[in-house]
Amino acid sequence: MKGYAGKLLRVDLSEGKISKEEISESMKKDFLGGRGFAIKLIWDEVKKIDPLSEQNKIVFATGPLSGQLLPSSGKMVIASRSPLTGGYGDGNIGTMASVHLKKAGYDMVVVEGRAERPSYLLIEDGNVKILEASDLWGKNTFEAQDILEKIHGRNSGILLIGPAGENLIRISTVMSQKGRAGGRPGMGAVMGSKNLKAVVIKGTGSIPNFDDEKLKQFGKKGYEEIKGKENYEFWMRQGTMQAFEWCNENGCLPTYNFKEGVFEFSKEMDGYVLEKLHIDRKGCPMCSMQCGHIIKDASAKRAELDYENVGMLGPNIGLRSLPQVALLNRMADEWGLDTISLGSCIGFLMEASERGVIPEKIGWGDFEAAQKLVREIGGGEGLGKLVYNGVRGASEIIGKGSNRWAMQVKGLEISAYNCHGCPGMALSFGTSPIGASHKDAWIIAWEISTDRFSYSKEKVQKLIEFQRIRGGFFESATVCRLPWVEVSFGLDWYPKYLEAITGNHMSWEDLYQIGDRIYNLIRAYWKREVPRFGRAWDDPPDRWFEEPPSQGKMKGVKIDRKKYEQMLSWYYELRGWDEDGIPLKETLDQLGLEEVSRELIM
Ligand code: PTT
Ligand code: SF4
Repeated sequence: MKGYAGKLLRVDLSEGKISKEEISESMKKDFLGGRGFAIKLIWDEVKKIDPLSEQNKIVFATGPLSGQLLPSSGKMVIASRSPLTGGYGDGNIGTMASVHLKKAGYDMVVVEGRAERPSYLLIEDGNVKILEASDLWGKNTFEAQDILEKIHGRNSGILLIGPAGENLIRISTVMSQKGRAGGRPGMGAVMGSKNLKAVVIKGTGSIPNFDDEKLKQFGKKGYEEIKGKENYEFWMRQGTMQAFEWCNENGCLPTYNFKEGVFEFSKEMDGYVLEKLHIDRKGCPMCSMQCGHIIKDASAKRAELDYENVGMLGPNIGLRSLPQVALLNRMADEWGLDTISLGSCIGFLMEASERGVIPEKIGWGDFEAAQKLVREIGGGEGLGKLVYNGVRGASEIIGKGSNRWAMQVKGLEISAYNCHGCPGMALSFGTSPIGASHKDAWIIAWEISTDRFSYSKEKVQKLIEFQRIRGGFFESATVCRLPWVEVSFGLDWYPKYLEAITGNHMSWEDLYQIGDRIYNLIRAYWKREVPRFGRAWDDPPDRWFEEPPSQGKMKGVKIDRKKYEQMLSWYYELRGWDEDGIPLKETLDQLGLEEVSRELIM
């Protein structure tokens, strides 16, 4: 099939061995790319191992749309067995590395083993080297990015970790270009465990597409359509921060460790405040609607802000100043810590202090204390030793019922949406295949604009449709979903792009089928690797069922547990899974996953 570089690059750091393999036609047809390629490889090759051992593998995978001349295509998936959750984990990063990788002649890179010394990987077309990185070890991601750009050129694609990843902090992520982050479920720690500081990619070739002329024409029309969209102008002013005011109005802003859904100081830090503080814009390659808003942080340094980061490092920890939030955000970027999990860990510790279950005194909104906590978490010191493994790990250490307000599912911290009054979004967090991420089904906007408090089967069906499009298609294609989500860019463009690139006609039905195959394989992977895995893993935290907010639109509202369980049962039924959430043999067989069903039953 056209549109792929056609090769997998495999690097064994223990042996210092580098090899190239063909990617089969059936892999492309059945799994498309990105997340699809990653889970297939991880299912086949990563079995019953410690995620931080040299037996684990980390995958950097593009899809047929990545890096192409079409809107917001500069994305790539980073995946591995997660040290934070124990199951499959991945993240989606916008980076020049995505564009360079395909031009260098590879669709994906798999890194296995462990280097003896700190190292980095240099990929220059067919020339691949493992290089010494002792001088880079210990450097933050901004410093290391500068050094690597000086050596290899500003335009190189660079993926790297900060000290948090080196210290094997399970909430560490992979960074690129001083502000792009990907791999929430501890992908930074997996790189750290391999002594791999960075991957630097420079590609000079071209991608062998089916019809370049048509792609150019369609790509141009796509960019034009985006610029003409009604919401484009407002999006360019506020980006993802347009969600802040909306969440507060609707009682779903994460506030005081998700106790509340409204923040009394929200007007001091919403999208309109961001507009006033905005000094610059940043984003991913190939994008015409760049969402990274730069402001001056509390120390006058440049820092990038997104809604999730502001929600989790602002109201969730009681902080009310955008420049202060920006400073914490920048620290997280430098350390290579995931901002969502970081905000959740800090909020959890502040609540633990308030309840007196830890002796330390840390007040809500204490900026100095929050900075100290970022350093301690990144360094694995002090209170960082308690939360280095996320809030699930911390609640297991503390006990005293703290699991009820440890805001996570499957071990991954919940992103910035309080769901006391959003049962559909709670189910989305519950059933997300990597743990509580919003990436697979952001059903909350649809839910609030339709029948918010219903627990209907229609809502469950809608959730699956979102998962098929977002978690299935966008994660495997692999391109940014924000043109569709935020400015209503037409979904009908994507089969056209795929056809011009690959030469194959694929309908949305075909793409849904690929998405279902990917979801079932991820679910099977959880079951194979985590033997007790089952229904309980899809449970949102008790707080949403037991402790309603005391203020705002959602005052007194909580999720009805019985009705949530009914929705979950419908979800399993619609997916073809049993009552414990395990894929049925006939479901796997129908998707061509017969070997998987045999292995699961054995
Ligand atoms: C994503 C998660 C998000 S989702 C945000 S803000 W968001 C946080 N950003 C972080 C950050 O910044 N620094 C940091 N140290 N940690 C961070 N953790 C958080 O990571 C991101 C954008 C955004 S901004 C979103 S919604 C969309 N996500 C996409 C996705 O998942 N898939 C896809 N096909 N397209 C997407 N487009 C948008 O990309 P994870 P990025 Mg990200 C500073 O990584 O692990 O998936 O978690 O990649 O290049 O930064 O773009 O309001
Ligand atoms: Fe990257 Fe934002 Fe553009 Fe998406 S919209 S490609 S996340 S800059």
